Amino acid sequence: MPANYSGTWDIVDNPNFEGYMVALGIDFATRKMARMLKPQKVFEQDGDSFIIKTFTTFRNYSCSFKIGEEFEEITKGLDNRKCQTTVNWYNDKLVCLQKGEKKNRGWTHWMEGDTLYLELRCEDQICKQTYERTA
Ligand code: ECB
Repeated sequence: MPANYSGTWDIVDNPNFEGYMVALGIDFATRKMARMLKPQKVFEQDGDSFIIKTFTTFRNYSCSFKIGEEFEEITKGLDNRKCQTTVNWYNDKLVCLQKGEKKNRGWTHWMEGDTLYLELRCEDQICKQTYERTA
């Protein structure tokens, strides 16, 4: 049985989101706005099938995938790039690789109790977000 991430999670910490956005080439005005946001994640998971929704007051983002199946991801409303994306289990961690124009791009999720972690990587930048379960 894989880990079950289903639920609603609110951000409590977001160090170096700025560096991650700079690495993605996000302009100053958008970064200034985005830095203020408090994203909420809603995971809908059925075994190896996932929908991860990220909600903010400014923009929303949704990503659907099956473990181990590469898909074309368009990061619409984020940096608007095209990636060849694959998510795999590594024990109970979700490890995502986003192949495309940006080197070393991807993310990893893991849980410890009612705390959810997300490490966002792009080039030499890492943003390690922390979320707490609210539902
Ligand atoms: C939709 C939330 C943030 C909206 C910020 C708007 C503009 C900033 C533009 C680009 C910043 C780059 C990324 C935003 C960071 C997080 C959004 C989703 C990151 C992601 O890939 O989440 C994964 C893992 O949970 C699932 O899609």
